[in-house]
Amino acid sequence: LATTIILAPLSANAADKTVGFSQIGSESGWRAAETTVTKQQAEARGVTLKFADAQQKQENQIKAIRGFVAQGVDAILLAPVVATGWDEVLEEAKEAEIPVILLDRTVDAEKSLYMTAVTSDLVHEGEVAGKWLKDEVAGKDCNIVELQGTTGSSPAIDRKKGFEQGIAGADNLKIVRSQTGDFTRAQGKVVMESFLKAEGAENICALYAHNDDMAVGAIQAIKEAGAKPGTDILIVSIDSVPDIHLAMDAGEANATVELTPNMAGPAFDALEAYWKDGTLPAKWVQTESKLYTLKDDNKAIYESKKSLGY
Ligand code: GYE
Repeated sequence: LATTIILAPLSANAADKTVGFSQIGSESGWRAAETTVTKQQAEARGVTLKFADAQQKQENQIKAIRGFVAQGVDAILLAPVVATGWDEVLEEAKEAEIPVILLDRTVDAEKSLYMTAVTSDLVHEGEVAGKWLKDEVAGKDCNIVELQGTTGSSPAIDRKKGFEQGIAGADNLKIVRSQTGDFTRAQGKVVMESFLKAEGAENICALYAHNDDMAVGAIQAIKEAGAKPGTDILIVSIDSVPDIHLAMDAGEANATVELTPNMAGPAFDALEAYWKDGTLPAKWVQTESKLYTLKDDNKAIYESKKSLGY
């Protein structure tokens, strides 16, 4: 009597899966949009999402990951606030055979400790910003102040590196002050106030901010110091959140480099392929970064972005 063994197919979709998401916090408009999009993507794929907001503290992210491991989730999404200090907890997830996918930032840990990373090319983003400023000032002497992202995070490290590559060879461009504003509007304003006090608005030609939220905070500080953002002090930043397009529409900012908030889509695609037949994903990188300037139709861009989860 022939017996037919019917192999239970690996569940081809994510409908019966639970995924833990350790999110940094909601320090910026971009981060809030990433969270919205991740919840939308989970919903659309029938994934049960367990969401943990770390208020930008690594120890809270580590606690959340341990909780997800204890609950036996099917996968973990991690947006790592800083690049170091993850080996031990990633080892624990690996021990439990729970795949981890990094979103929007990378870590220094062994590549074998996570399934893949879904990020943008952060160096390229900084380079696009630097090249724009170099072209914009066209040989004129220009003292630049820089608002860095969260200290020790991969975007702060890579966007700084990329910007310096972008302005390389232009002796007229000089970064005179550089300090972290922790990716937030509030800190961006406070640190810009200190730059203005130290340098004098008349000696600052441009601001490079690692994200739009710090730029929006800095715009407030520049106005309160009696200078005109966008004309007295050029402003270039990264993310392309709706509010930077409002600022550009008012002539108070000059350029932004776009970053998609949809990191979860490729992450869930990778997980579904893995759950289906064990396929391991390649690293996913957004390599193209669109530059918007105040010459674009920023009112229309603002409206269209508002529908994307911001
Ligand atoms: O640019 C910023 C957020 O990790 C690339 O984090 C991301 C950055 C993004 O705070 O708005």
